[in-house]
Amino acid sequence: MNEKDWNRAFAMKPRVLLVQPPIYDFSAHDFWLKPYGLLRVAGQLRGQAEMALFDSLDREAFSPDERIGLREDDCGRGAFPSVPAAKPALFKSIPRHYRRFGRSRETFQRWLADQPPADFVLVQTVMTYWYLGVREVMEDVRRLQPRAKIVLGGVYATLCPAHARSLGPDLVVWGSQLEPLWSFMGLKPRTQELPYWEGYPQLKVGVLKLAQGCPFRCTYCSVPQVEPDFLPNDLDRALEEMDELVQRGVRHLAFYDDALLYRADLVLLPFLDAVRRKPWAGQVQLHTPNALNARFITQDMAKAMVAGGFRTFHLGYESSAYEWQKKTGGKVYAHEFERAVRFLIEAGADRRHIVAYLIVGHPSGDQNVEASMRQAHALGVRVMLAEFSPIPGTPDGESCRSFIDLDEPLWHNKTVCPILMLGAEEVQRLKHLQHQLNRSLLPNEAGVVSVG
Ligand code: B12
Ligand code: SF4
Repeated sequence: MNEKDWNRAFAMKPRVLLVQPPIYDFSAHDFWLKPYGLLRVAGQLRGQAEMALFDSLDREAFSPDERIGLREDDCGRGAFPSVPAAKPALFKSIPRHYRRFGRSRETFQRWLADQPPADFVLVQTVMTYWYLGVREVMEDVRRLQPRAKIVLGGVYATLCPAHARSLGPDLVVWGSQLEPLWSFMGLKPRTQELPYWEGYPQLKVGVLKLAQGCPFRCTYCSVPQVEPDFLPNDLDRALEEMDELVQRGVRHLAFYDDALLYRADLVLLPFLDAVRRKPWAGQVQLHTPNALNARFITQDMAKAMVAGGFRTFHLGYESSAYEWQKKTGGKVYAHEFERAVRFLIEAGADRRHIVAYLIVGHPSGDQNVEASMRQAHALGVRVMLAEFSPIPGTPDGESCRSFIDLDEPLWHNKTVCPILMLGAEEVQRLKHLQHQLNRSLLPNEAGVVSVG
C-alpha cells in the first residue's frame, strides 16, 4: 500500500466489531475463557479504528436473571447460562444433551442492531467443534450489519481453514499470519499496542502469554504443526500487559502458553522476579489452565511459582503407562510427575489445586486410564479427565479417519471420541470415579486434607 492509501485509511476510521461467539456443545464451563487472540489483534488497531466488543461468554455481562443459580468458585471460574439446543443428527448415538452456552442470541441481535453500520466484524474462533456458534454469529451479522466484511481467526480458522471458508466469511486468517488481514482492512498494525482489554466494562479475569509455540511433538496435539518454534515474547511488554490488567481490576490471571515452563530461565523466572517487585504483588492469583510440563518443575521452580502467586497447577500427566508416554512424544514420565507434585507440595501449594490431566478416549486405547487416575490420586492431588479430541493433521487425529469423518469438525468434539472408544457407560464410570477420588481430597472440619 502506498503513502496516499495509508493516509486515506487513517483519515476515515473504519468501524470494527469484535465478537466472541456462544458455544454449542454437550458441556462448557468458564475455565478462564477470554478471546485473547482477538483482543491482541484488536489492540493493534487501537487509534485507527472505532471498535466495540461483544463477548458472548463474558460472565460479568450476564443479566441478573441469567446469573440465578450459576455457581462460581474463588479462582475466577464459573458456569455459563445455557439453553437446550437441537443435537446435530450425526450425534444421534451419543447419549448426552446438547446445549447453547452464553449470552442469548436476542441480546446479541439487539447489540448488533444498535451499532452504527460496521465495516468489519472480527470473529474469534476457538475449538474446531464449536463452529455452530461462529455460523450463528455470521448469520446475524449478515442480516443486521449487511455492509460489514466478516473475518474469522483463531484455532478453528487455523486448523480447518477449508471448512471455515465454507461458512462464507470474507476472510479466514491462518494462525499468526496477520499480513492478509492488514491488507484486507487497509490498515497498518501498531504492533507495540497492548490487547484491547478496554472492550470490557468490568474485568476480573485476564489472560497472558509469555511465549509462542512449543518445542515438544506430542502426537495428539496441533501446536507442532501450527507453531513448532518456541519464541519468547518481550518481557517488558508482558509486564506492561499485567500492569494494565491489574489496574482494570483483574485478580485472576490465566496463562495461555503452550510451554510455560520451557526455558524458564529466559521467560517465566525473570517474569516472576519482576512481578514480586510490583506494588500489587500478592493481589493477583496466577492460574495454568493449559497443561504444565511436570518435567520442568524442579524444587526451585516450585518455590518460585508458589512465591510468585501461582494458585492452581494443572499438570499434563496424560497417562501413567510408560509405553503410551513414550510413543506419544515422551512429554513426561511417571517419576517426573511424582517429583513435581512433591516439590509443589513442599513449596506450599495447596494439593487440592494441583490437578493431573489424564487423557481418556485416545485411539490407541492402552493408556490405563483407571490405573493412571489412582496413581495420581495416591499422590494426594486432584485428577481431571481430559477427553481426547481428534485434530486433523496430527498423527493421532489422522488415525481416527477410519471411524469418523475428520473433515466434519463436529466429530472433533471431546465428548464423542471417548464414548466411541470406550462406550458411554465406561466413560460415565470413569467420571464417577474421578468425582469420588476428588471428593476424598476435601479437607475435614479441621482443614486437614486426607487421601481416601
Ligand atoms: C488456552 C487453551 C485452552 C483453554 C481455553 C481457551 C478458550 N479461549 O476457550 C482451556 C484450558 C480451557 C482449553 C481447554 C481445552 N482445549 Co485448549 N487450547 C488452548 C490454547 C493453548 C490456546 C487457545 C487460544 O485461546 N488461542 C488464542 C490465542 C491465545 O492464540 P494465538 O495463537 O496467540 O493468537 C494469534 C493467532 O492465532 C491469531 N488469532 C487468534 N485469534 C484470532 C481472532 C481473529 C479474528 C483474528 C483475525 C486472528 C486471531 O492472532 C493472534 C496473533 O497474535 C490452544 C493451543 C494453541 N496454541 O492455540 C489449545 C487448543 C485450542 N485446545 C485444544 C484442546 C484439545 C482442548 C481440550 C479438548 C482439552 C481437553 N481434552 O480437555 C479442552 C476443551 C475444552 C472444552 N470446553 O471443550 C486443541 C484444539 C482442539 C480442537 N478440536 O479445536 C488446541 C489447539 C491444543 C491442541 N491440543 O492442539 N484450551
Ligand atoms: S507439550 Fe503441550 S503444547 Fe507442546 S506438543 Fe505436547 S501437548 Fe502440545
